[in-house]
Amino acid sequence: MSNTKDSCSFNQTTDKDQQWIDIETPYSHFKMTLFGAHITQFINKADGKDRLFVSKNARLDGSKSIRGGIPICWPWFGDHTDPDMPAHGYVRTLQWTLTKHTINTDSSVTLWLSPESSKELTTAKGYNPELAVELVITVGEQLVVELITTNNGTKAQVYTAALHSYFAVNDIKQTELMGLYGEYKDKCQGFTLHDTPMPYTFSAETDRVHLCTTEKIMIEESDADTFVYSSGHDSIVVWNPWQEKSESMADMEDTSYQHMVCVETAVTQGHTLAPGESHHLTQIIK
Ligand code: TA6
Repeated sequence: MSNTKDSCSFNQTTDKDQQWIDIETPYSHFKMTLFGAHITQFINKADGKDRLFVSKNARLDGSKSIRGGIPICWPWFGDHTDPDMPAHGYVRTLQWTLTKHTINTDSSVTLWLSPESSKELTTAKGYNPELAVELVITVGEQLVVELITTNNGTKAQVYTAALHSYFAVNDIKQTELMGLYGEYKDKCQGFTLHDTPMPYTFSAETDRVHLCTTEKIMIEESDADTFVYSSGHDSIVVWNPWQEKSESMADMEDTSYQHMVCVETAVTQGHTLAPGESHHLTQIIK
């Protein structure tokens, strides 16, 4: 299916059983697959730079979550207390449905997606029938990714989540993050608390849950800086696996850690939803 209006184009295609959506606006190129509602590309035409990293070894056959882009971690972030449950929740490996799309008068395109009609949803490990999730994406001069969680049950529900975005960098050893502050839990040191370093640079495996609700983070690069705006979050997760872990990951090339950093808009401390309440977790990429 494709349509074009106001110099925007929207195309849906199927390739090796994967359903892909390609969008072009006057400002950007965008690509995603309905598998996991996984965004894999956002190119800013102003500088031609893809803001997102996708591993050259990423599995694109639906066998596991794509290594790179923006995995949707929901309705839990990280490892579940039950070792039988998949890390980062169960929706990033489900087929989602595009329920609606609009080409807007400002030459942006908005998509609404849900996993509700996925035949694997109700049998997914950890499935919670009381919680519903919708992803609303607007592609234009910036990329707006909004994860909306609704409690359809009759009792309070607690959830965690992350927009687990992999950003492309030229050389992680030259990359600096600006905008983080306060304490973080360091997964590499038993989740002990540490102060955010200034300058924020990278020289080893980095896996940190920053307990700050900063709204703006800059990924400072020699060519084009990337800006990450967050709302609805209680933390920001920063991850780079570095060399040893990259070598152990089949879907990462040994040295590709040098060209990525995850800056994740997240709810890691738990958000409580009253019956009927919705919560929006939003990341904007420029
Ligand atoms: O967000 C950081 C993190 O939780 C790391 O600990 C690492 O596990 C990463 O996510 C990737 O997880 P995945 O399950 O996609 O391999």
